[in-house]
Amino acid sequence: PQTIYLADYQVPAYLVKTVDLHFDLDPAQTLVSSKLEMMRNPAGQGGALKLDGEQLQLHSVTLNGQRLSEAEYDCTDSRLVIDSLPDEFTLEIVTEIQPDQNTALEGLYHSGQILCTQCEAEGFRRITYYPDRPDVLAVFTVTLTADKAQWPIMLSNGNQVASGEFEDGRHWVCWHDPHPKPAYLFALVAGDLYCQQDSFTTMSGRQVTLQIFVDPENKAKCDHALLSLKQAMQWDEQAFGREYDLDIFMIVAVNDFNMGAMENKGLNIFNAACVLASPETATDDDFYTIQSIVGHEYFHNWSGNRVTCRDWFQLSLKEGFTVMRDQSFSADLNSAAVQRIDDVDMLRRMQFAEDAGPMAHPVRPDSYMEISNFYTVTIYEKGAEVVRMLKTLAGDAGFRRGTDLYFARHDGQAVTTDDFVSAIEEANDLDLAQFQRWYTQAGTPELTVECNYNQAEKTLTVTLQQSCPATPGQPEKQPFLIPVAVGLIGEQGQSLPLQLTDETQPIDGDTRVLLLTENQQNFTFINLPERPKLSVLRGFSAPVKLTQQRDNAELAFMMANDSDSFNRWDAGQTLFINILLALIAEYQSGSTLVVPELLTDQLAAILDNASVEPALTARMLTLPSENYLAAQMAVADVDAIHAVRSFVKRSLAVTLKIRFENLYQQLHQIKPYEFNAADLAQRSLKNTCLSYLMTLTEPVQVERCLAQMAQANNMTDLLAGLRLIVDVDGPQRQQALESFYQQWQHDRQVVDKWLTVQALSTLPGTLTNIKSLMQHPAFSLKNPNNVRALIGQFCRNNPSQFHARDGSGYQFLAEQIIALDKLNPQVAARQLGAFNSWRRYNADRQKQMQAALQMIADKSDLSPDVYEIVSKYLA
Ligand code: BAL
Ligand code: ZN
Repeated sequence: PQTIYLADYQVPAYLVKTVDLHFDLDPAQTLVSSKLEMMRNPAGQGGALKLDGEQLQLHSVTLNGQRLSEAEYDCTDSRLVIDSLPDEFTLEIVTEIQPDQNTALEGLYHSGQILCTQCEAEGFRRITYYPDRPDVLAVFTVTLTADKAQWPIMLSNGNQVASGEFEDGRHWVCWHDPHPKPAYLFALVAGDLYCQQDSFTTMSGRQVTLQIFVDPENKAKCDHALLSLKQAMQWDEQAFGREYDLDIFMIVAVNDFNMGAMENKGLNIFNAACVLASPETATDDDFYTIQSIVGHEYFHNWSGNRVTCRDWFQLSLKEGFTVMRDQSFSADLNSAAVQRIDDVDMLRRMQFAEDAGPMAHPVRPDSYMEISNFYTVTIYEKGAEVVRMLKTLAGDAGFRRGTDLYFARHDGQAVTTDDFVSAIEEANDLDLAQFQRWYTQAGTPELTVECNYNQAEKTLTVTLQQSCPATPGQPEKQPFLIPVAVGLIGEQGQSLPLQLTDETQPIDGDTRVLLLTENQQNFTFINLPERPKLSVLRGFSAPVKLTQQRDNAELAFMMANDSDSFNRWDAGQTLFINILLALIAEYQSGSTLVVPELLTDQLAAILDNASVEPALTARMLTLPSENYLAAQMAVADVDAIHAVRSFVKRSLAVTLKIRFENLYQQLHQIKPYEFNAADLAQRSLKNTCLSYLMTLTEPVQVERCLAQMAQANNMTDLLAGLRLIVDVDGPQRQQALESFYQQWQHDRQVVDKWLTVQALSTLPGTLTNIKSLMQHPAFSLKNPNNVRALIGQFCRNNPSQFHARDGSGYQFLAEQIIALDKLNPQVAARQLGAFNSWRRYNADRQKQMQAALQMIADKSDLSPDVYEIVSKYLA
């Protein structure tokens, strides 16, 4: 496969004014007729017309009404090239495609009883020959024809403008989208679908029809998504002044989908798992995720659709910004503190690992082989952090001025991340030239903090230092502009004034942002009669790794006293990490392990105050994951991490058993399920207590867990119990799994949870069980959700089993990737991520992982998706 470079970007040679598409739908053989009104781009550099196309059977090409002979065009595996064209012309192309054969799930495909599309990034070229690039925007009119009995519902973008029936039982529907759009936002759906309808009145008083289409068996699972959609529409009006722009907004749920969802104009298509929910079948986390993804896709209507990307190197223009928008939406609707903790936790676990590995790339990459491989946590989550920093630099009102300018200036255009930054810059009279390095330099910057207190002068000098490790292709890094939010805390836990040298008075408030622009800078705070403690990087004001020398006593103090809730949690996590790493070293040297009293005391205090902020308490009680601990070690010792983490959790449970039991009893109330912040927090904390108690392996705790499962009227409590039971060897384990399956075998979303629970079991024999589950009727390698639920979860989130000493986990994953690559390259490539950190393990495991990667690389007919990642991993 070829590498594509940002530096090679050229404006399109031809533009498309209108597209008229006709589909004669049939899963076995669909005929696509496309009529393009085209013109030479006055800004282009001339040359032939090159249309993209893959896996298409070309029937005919007609230019200005004249059918062309094969000699008049050049048609290859990936292109249709036509020379010597007039400045304006009409091009008609007829192609044939086979949705039934499409297991890659790009272009038009058949999922269950539904025909649907996925065109981002480059799926449209599997439908017809077209300039399949985001900077070619056209007005689409789409006519769908199919057998009415089998395909009574036929949808596309925009508004339905006409429909009719034929005498042979077929019918047709015509859709027109007035907003010019790139081909990646095209969608069609056909099927026998149930529709739940609602409406929303926009801020200017327009009535918008809202519809969710699902398989009839899922009709009871639409309410939450519909409510989330209305919340999102209202929030975007208030927070960003963005109003919806069509008369109808549709969402469709499909079972086979590579991504979570897709923001096609007016017709969002969702992975069923990211949109369908009922209390009995979906957990609190599912409800939360659905709200956020429905918001995310809706927000793309402006950040992505009205203003789109010039080229795919700019992907974070829409994704980073839209993630930042969906995170703000969730924070406003739920708990802002918990949202921030969860977002940062995810960023550190996933994105920091990516940034430290062989696929590290900037938020705006310079090159790629396969763009599907760049829908990454760097583009999405780090991109969101970058936009968040822009907001910190511009302030709330300034950021809004900037985004208003961006939307007004670029509406209807395909633009770059530079254009986004320029709008924020110009609306606020800022100089963001140095800030742009966040878009161009990969790697996680490292921030070191030192404090020197001068008793005589009553000053505190804070020294901030930054560096950034080398990443592939970028050996040297220039300093970033890093906003560092800080506060000062006195001995009684009170906030101290924040006054820098040369300032006449302290600033208002307990937090201020220091701007680090050099490799090293000093900031001196004055008028400090007592020695303060520095609370640094409050709210995680920049996506950096922080080094700050703090002993356990200081961390415990900050855990109890920092007025910044994120930093309270973070101090607790650092304390956990310090203690766990110290115990891991002792475990490695064969010493007896003892959990420091200080940790037990801290957790006892947290449990005693649990009622103040129960959701935060649940987070404070959660130990860092095994993978995250592995990332903190020079050589990740899987076995020691697993043993020590389990030991610490169990020791805490032993010492604090009464507190965990009392709190559990207090929180365990049977009442009707509601998705609201208070109930979510209560269930989360209760199930955290149960997870500690279950480490005791006492019959009474197992009884408690089984009783919770038996009484549960919601999936959150039922699944929390099942997850814990499957890690306890005994007859109740199998019984619980069997009865769960019997109860829920009809429900695909729940069956995927059943697969995941087994994939995550830390009992021996998990891999054998996974292999047998792959033969179960509930599993298909063709279904991405099944693959992610079973194979993906095992390989990414069950380190003690995946990294088994005999290398069986690695061998298994390599075999699955090879098999998957034949069916669905995107999903296959995604699974490679489990090998991302392979060089961080001991020599034996490295050798085994390298052999597994080599086994994949040795296959001659790899997809570009898998080839790109495997070759970068092995480089
Ligand atoms: N654009 C792909 C799916 C999403 O990020 O919304
Ligand atoms: Zn998105």
